[in-house]
Amino acid sequence: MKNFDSTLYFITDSTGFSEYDFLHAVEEALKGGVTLIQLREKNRTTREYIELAKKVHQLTKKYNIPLIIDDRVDVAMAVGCEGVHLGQEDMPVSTARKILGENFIIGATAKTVEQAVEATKGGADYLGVGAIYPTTTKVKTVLTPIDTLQEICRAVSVRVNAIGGLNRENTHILKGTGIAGICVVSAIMKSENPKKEAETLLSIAKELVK
Ligand code: TZP
Ligand code: MG
Repeated sequence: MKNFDSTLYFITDSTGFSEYDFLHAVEEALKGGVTLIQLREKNRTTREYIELAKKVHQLTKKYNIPLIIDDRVDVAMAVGCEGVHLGQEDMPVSTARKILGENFIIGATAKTVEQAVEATKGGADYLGVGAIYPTTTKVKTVLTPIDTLQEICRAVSVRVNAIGGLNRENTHILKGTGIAGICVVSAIMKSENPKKEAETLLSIAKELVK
């Protein structure tokens, strides 16, 4: 298994932030102990995505945390960051693996056991499974039952992270499912104190994955 830790996987959303405030929130989350970061930008040009990713990468390198780029293999390569996250409408994992080589972290979204198995056969290093709860973050998704999450955890040997509507109050249902960690967007992004929120979520997530 590749050397990264998905216990508290923070996925960013810069919507409504100035660049300064966004980068500040990201750095606070890093100080609070998030173990993995994904830059998730849906409304930027390729050039803007690369520029922002370079700035975020400067921060993640300072804290020695891998940076994953959502959707875009080309942006991840241009920035020289550590990974990419691919959904069912993005480049197939097996194709990305051929392009990016063995050392790159490739994550995939899976909502069914079939998708999970296909992604791991293609060379995915981790899976994001959800949405567990309804989410306020802009995303095309449906809810994934806890039973399916558990089946996916049993079916694959890579790390599985739960995602969707997770916050400090509602992750108890994930205990015992076999997840390697949780993914959060708004719990940290919309927090008044991203550092403290990350600290709290990290201690919760550590208990969940024991
Ligand atoms: N995929 C499934 S749910 C989701 C994504 C990207 C958004 C999760 O955001 P939040 O704010 O943690 O519910
Ligand atoms: Mg995608």
